[in-house]
Amino acid sequence: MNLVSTGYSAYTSFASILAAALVLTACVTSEQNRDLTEAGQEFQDCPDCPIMVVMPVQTFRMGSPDSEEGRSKNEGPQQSVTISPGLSISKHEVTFAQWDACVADGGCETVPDDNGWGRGDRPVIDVMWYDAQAYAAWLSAKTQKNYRLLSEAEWEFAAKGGGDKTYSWGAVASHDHANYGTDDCCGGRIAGRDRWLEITAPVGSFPANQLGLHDLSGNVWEWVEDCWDESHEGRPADSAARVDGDCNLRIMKGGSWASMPVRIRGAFRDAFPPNDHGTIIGFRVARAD
Ligand SMILES: [Ca+2]
Ligand SMILES: [Ca+2]
Repeated sequence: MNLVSTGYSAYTSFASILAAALVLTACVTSEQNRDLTEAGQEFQDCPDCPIMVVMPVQTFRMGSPDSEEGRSKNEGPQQSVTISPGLSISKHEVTFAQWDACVADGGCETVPDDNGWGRGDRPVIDVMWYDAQAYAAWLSAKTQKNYRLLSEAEWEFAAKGGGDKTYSWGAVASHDHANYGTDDCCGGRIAGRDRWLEITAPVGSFPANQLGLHDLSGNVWEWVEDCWDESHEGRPADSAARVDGDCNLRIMKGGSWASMPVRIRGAFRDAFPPNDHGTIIGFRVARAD
């Protein structure tokens, strides 16, 4: 009787463990699915991988209105763009620690100089557009997920926090929200929460925007996928990268620690040859599903 009882009890234990394992598997699967569908959800595909934030499927106005202070003609005409489902964007600019993990793993060849500012959680600098591509390719191979650079549309959506203001936080540049430079020309500046003079800030030193993302405006310029074009004329309504322009130049967004306010606006556009690099240039990544 005892034996039977013990046997039964052992069986139940095994069954419970099996059931628990199945529930656990279901939970993990459901967690992964939620990562892909719930806006604002954060996840990380590996310990060295960037933290990613799931974006909402939402329509926004790309470019700037004629009335926006400091706007260039190439920021118009404004276009309605809808973000594709399944998009996640890295919470921060890619850091030196993340970059160095790619180098150590053989996925990235360039070992960028940190300009004496330190590595770790400072944004990687001195990387070419080609380097950024190599990093995304390494992440994709490592995680078996589709990592890539952001499109200009996705970047601008992220920088505006999904809204239609000049900066995610409002209409006026603020050193409480970004590491950038002086009002009229060149070089860095310290003011408010911005304690970094002519140097990058560790990523995430400023508050997250409405989408849970940090440092789109300022700190380092961010390479995006798109080729340069002179305006938003003819831009499709989806958020894919536009590569029908001049691909000898790739677009960079967001300005840097040295930029004047006009350049850290969400709509501001600049472009450089893809082999350009320097202390003001970094990037972040997207994951598409
Ligand atoms: Ca600063
Ligand atoms: Ca930035």
